[in-house]
Amino acid sequence: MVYKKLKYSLFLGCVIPNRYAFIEAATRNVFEELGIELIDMDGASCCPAPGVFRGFDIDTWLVIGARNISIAEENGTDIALMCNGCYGSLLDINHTLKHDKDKLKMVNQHLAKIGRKFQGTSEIKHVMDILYNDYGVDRIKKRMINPLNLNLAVHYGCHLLKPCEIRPWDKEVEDPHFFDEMVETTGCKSLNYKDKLMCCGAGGGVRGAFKEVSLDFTREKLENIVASGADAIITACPFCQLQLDLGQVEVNGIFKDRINAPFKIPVVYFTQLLGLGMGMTNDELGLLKEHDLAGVPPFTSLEPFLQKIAKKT
Ligand code: 9S8
Ligand code: 9S8
Ligand code: COM
Repeated sequence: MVYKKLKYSLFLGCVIPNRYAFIEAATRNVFEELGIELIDMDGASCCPAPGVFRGFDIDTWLVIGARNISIAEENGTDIALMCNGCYGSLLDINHTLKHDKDKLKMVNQHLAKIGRKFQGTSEIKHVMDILYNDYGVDRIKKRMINPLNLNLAVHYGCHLLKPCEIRPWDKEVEDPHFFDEMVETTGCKSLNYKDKLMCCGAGGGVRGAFKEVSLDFTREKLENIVASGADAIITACPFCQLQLDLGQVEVNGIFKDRINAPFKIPVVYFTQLLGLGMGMTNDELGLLKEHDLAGVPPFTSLEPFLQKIAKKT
């Protein structure tokens, strides 16, 4: 069978370049290994974040997002992105502007001032959608050469799933399987745990505005995950990654009297896991060992995870 060569413009967002550069490295290396081309989006800005900008001013949110989308339109490709929040914003903005003529007119009046135009020629895709649907989860399975055999807790994150009408897995929204299937291509088991679809606590501006409330969600989520016996948490969103990784350290501090024991469960982005299954090295996937740099991720040590995968290979 001859497959079409896949090519996308890669949208980075803010959290990955600032905090989790290894998510970009792992994704780029896995895509290259699979023969999927990623091109840069020169001049791209914040998406802007759905839980923050949309909450304050919808027109500003639409204009900034449309400017970003117009860069991919210029590249002549669809957009690939690695963050659920960026997915939430750009997917919704693209959909709105393709269906609401008044908003489209307003947006293009603003963009004209900087010589840009929203045309509606690009689609917005999470890398999960690209790997699952465009490349194909069965084809991914065939690329696996290093079975891992771990017990994993996937965290979908809210914006990956909802609103469901404009997402490719609409019928699965209350009981999704695609993320579980994706991690199971590596030979691992994706566990069921209590309130699996619950928010990590960070989104919707809650981490920024009410840190302790957001961490109380995280505490509950972590308790449910630990109870399931997972070896690691697998994410599809850098903001969830931040909340579940740095958030563990924070929960261990502010809720130390309410938790049984300090949390220390490794958090891994799903393309890092896929790369391991494909036989790529820890370095290629940004799976960093213990390091002495304060304030640099991973905040929760990956050591137990790295030891388990070392035993398997
Ligand atoms: S960009 Fe700025 S803040 Fe963020 S990472 Fe994702 S959501 Fe979009
Ligand atoms: S951060 Fe990412 S997607 Fe979200 S809103 Fe709820 S969960 Fe975590
Ligand atoms: C969550 C993004 S991934 S936001 O906080 O809802 O904007």
